[in-house]
Amino acid sequence: MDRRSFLKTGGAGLAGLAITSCGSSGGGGMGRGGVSLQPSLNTGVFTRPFFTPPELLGTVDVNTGRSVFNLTMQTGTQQFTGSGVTNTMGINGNFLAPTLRVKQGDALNLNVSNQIGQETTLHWHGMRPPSDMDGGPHQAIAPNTTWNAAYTVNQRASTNWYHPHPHGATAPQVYAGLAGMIIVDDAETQALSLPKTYGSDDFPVIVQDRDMNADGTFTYSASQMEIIQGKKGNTMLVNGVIDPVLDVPAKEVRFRLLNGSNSRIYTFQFGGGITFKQIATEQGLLPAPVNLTSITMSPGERAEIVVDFTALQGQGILFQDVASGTSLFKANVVGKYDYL
Ligand SMILES: [Cu+2]
Repeated sequence: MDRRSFLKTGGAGLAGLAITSCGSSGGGGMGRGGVSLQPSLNTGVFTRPFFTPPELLGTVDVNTGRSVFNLTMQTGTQQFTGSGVTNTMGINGNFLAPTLRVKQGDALNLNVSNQIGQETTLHWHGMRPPSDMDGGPHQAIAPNTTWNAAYTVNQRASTNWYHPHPHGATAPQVYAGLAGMIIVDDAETQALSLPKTYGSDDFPVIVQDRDMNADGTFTYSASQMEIIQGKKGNTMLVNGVIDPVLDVPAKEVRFRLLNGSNSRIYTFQFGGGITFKQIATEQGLLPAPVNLTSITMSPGERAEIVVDFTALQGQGILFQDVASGTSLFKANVVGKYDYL
């Protein structure tokens, strides 16, 4: 039985999910039922610009032929909403991480500098490196040292992600902001007429929840019950932003969905019940697109969808989580040619 059918047949509580999602190990959270003491800071009004994490393409080392990526895990601060400033962690930035863009067959050389002041690792979730390059708990990176992961991309085009996976501290480090997307390309997908211009008609959508205080700050805390049940937050962020708005062209647009939350399960849909196509799971492209009006995703899971906005020019389309009744971002459909 695969993970998806296991979940659908029921009996899989949040404790079960903590096992299936490596991002959840370490647990922690909201307590039974995930009821927050604070109301959500999602307002249903979308004014902040949608943030598309920058792409990192790597630099080819002429001597080795390897694609070199320099990644610095660091501490920082971020103001999400309100007056508060949150202490965060990020990679090459204050919160979240650049999108790593690699191709099937690339020989990678990933230099990971740990500047977060505590032991960590960096795990390539969905990638298929040898076990000693996987970034699991056994490849601990001591503070102020650099770990080199070298491996060849030997998998189909797919959407993956990377995050710390240290023993006992995965949840708080991911929660603080250490997470990013990895996009694998291959000749098959390059040849298809799919939307594929990053930040133009092909967008990462990293959905995470945080238990926010009224001033827009958060800190990680976890009771024993929360560690078992999983951490849920009251407020949803998309690529690290609360209530963002995104201009999209009046054409087919691809969204690479990642549930980067510690334990929350989402059921995504577009306002008005617009039909969209799922084109890929976390294993890569499906044999054929599947028409859907909603998609349920567990922590750590990725999916690629394509929405046709051609007939929706001038409209604002909400992207929503049915499970929590939260609108996550708004897509303003602008002219196909005005946009470009
Ligand atoms: Cu993971």
